[in-house]
Amino acid sequence: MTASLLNDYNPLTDEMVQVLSPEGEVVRPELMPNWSNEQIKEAYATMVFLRMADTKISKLQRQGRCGTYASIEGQEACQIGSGLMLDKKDWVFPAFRELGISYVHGMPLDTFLVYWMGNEWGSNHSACVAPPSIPVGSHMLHAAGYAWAMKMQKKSHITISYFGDGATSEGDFYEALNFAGVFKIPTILFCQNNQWAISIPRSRQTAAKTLAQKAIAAGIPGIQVDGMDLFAVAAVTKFAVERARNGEGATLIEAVAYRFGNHTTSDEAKKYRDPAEIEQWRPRDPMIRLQKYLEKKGLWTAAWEEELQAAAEPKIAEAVEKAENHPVQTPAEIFDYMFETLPPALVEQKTYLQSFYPEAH
Ligand SMILES: Cc1ncc(C[n+]2csc(CCOP(=O)(O)OP(=O)(O)O)c2C)c(N)n1
Ligand SMILES: [Mg+2]
Repeated sequence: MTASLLNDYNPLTDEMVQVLSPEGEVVRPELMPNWSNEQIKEAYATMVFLRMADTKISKLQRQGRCGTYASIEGQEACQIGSGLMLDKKDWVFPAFRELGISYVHGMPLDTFLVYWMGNEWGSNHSACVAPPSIPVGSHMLHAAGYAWAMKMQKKSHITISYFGDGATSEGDFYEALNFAGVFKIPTILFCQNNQWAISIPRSRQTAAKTLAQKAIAAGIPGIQVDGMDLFAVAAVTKFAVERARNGEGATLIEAVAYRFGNHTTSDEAKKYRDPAEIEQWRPRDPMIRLQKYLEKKGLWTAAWEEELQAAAEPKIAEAVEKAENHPVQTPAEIFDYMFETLPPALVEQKTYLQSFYPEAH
């Protein structure tokens, strides 16, 4: 039912898909995910946890306890709504702003922190989440290649890459999109259009009316969705997941959201962005919206919110402590994971490097 409704979506003419209005009203009940009240409350609790964790990580950077960090504030519905529709064996290819999807897809918070504290051991975990791609846009190709391999091996799992509005101007994006169309691979290109690419606004990124319409030239469906609406993101992702799993190929999703914070902890958005813009977007905040929905149904109270926050705080503190006590990688380890047998020239270099760090081995 959901699939057929979205099959007819035309990114050139149709409005972006919305299920929950900013006032917390369900405007397209036919697209509501099939979740119990408990599951919806659980999704809200995850949002509360992640927003608190996100704030904490930025503070850790300020205290010199974490590296540069890119906040997900405003993009929680994009990442939780889509993540909940995936199978844990599907492969996620994240960019650098992906606390939400990494966590929802099974990466423990402490492991996530280990990576952002500058320790490659944070990439050593069992969740199907690839290491973050810092080069903008490069990983849609990784996701495409992995999906092609899945298809050739007749596996049922799919891949999904997460990237920004800025990444859609990269050549790699078009290559991945084209490849996805030609080879009909099981991948989802999930664009989080948060309106900014550092200091470049969406209006200067492209003259295209939507980013979703970029799918048309590749011959795959492109759907624009309200990325601050948990239910709409879930519905659209479900559609894309089903298509991919049924052998119908790839989908481009443009989730329209907003980056409430700075680009990263190394940025000061006040220098290029009018703070009034933030206030214009605040009423669409994915958490406020879901809270309104739950409150109308008698499922949210201020006391419950306090409980959620009280439960999240020690969990976050524990993850931080665990991450800070994780063994650090040694410099010579950079040689260890590419080759099964290290070529002689690299053995020489490794030995040379180790002479500077005799205590490390
Ligand atoms: C290939 C490449 N070019 C430039 C950069 C510097 N850079 C880092 S993030 C960024 C903007 C990305 O914007 P967007 O794709 O919208 O993602 P967002 O940061 O908004 O999540 C740029 C230009 C980079 N990391 N890689
Ligand atoms: Mg952006």
